[in-house]
Amino acid sequence: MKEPWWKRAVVYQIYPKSFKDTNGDGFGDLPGIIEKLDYLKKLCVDVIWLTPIYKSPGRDNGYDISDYFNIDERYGTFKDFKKLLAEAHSRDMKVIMDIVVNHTSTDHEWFKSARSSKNSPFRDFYIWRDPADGSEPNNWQSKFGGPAWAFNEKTGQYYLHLFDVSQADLNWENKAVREKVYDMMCYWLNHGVDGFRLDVINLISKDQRFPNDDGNDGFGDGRKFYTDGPRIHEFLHEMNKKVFSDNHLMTVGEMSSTAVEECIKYTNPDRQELDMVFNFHHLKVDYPNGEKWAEADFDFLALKRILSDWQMKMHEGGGWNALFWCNHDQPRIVSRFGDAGKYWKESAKMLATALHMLQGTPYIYQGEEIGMTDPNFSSIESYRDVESLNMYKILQQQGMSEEEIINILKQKSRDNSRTPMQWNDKENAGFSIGKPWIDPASNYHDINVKSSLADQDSIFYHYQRLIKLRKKHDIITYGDYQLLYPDHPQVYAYLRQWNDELLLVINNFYKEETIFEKPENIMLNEHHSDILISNYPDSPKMNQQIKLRPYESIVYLVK
Ligand code: TEU
Ligand code: CA
Repeated sequence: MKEPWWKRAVVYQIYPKSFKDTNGDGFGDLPGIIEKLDYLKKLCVDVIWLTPIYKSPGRDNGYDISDYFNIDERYGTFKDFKKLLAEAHSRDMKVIMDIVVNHTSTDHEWFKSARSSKNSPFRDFYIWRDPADGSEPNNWQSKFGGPAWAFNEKTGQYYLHLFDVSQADLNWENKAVREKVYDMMCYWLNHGVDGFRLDVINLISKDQRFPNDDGNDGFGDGRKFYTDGPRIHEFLHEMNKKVFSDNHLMTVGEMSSTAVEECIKYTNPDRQELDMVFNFHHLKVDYPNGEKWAEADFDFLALKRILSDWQMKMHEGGGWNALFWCNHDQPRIVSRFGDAGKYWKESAKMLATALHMLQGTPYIYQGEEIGMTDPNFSSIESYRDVESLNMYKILQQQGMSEEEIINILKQKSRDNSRTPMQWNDKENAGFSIGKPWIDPASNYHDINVKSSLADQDSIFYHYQRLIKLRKKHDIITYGDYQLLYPDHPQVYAYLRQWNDELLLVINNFYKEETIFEKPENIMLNEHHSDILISNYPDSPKMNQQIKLRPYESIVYLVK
């Protein structure tokens, strides 16, 4: 079988609302993306993933879809969309769409009909249950805080919403729902899109008993009854057969709270489900005891352990990872695991290298390639995200002080990654001539695309180099993986091996200097080694002992 193209590809994620505004309404748009395609081409990415641009009331920035077949007018017209596809394709770049089918907006016609009467033909498109003892049918919690059920007066029943109350969960047990979803996906394929990112796709199959959660998994929010649920593999296989039959596509599933054993099943090609998956375990290493809404340092040893576990097990099981540090739901990586101050450039490059030398398909989130940071918003007025605003209220009710809540939001809010793309040092970072829907980070005078392109030593060019290396060296795509020194408190180092080659990747994750000892199995007198990439101009040649400077990162290719 011919190897699928996406194994060597690098994907760039665009959050259109914050990318580039061309008509001054403060809201990024499709013409803005078209304007920046040459910039993305210069970075050398192969695929663009657009987060949802469908018609939506925008309570969750488009993850609450009210019409799957049309573009929201704030983003532009259908014609703009077709033009974007054509312009991307003419530059040899592919475009994948975000498919949100765990839920629809409560403004969707299906839901409006469903809530109006128990006899609606769309009633069974959603999940309705009678009250239990006059309140919620069970104790499941919404991912954005509060109960996962909302009461509908008119029909006397509750509907399920795992996310916001305006995001009603679809009933995947209903065959008609599945057929509608598959038809909708085919519609976008017929318009020329190259694949899909599937939002929270491992949550679509719910345990039909809808039991109370006794909490013995440590969460107690119901997730164990719908995460990688009873019929999930059956549904994805069905989708694959009905929609993905053409293997030029690429599909990536977003997997909430999943397990590696399930992800092998999702992505092993023999099972015909998906091509690759995002999992989030490596981004929970700063959630003390699983709690996101707390300030915490990250657990470095856990980070290494988790990344390594997924590398080894997915490789062994014939699965495929989507590699990422950032997306529109996560804080900026340089603020999170790096140093947004003195070693900003070194640490951003180190983090890029540490990820891009792993096995899988790397994703770059807009702004990551220029080292954008968290904005440090210090007043609740600056925040926009529905989750942050909900949590603000909930933490207030729990009696937490304003200062403490803001400190948590500064570290954890999803708005950290949603501030406008920093194009230049002009007003509003060159994002918009109007008032942006969310403030830009105040450091755009220093951190922006224009200055990155002018500096040959910038983070941008480091990403560009990493992408080019992936195209040139098979070992990055195919090599197996071995973690070195799992207990080293500062260094994340690993070996990749492929045929007669070795790749040694060494990353100092801290500002303190440290020593790295060359592992036994690399005999220098028999081999020749080159530095493939590093983040200091004068990184040392391979030696018995390598002294690492702050955030120093070196990749050796040994032949
Ligand atoms: O996110 C799903 C998800 O589980 C998270 O990453 C979520 O942001 C986190 O649990 C909050 O703490 C996806 C989308 O990426 C996100 O933007 C949407 O809000 C969500 O699904 C609902 O569609
Ligand atoms: Ca606009």
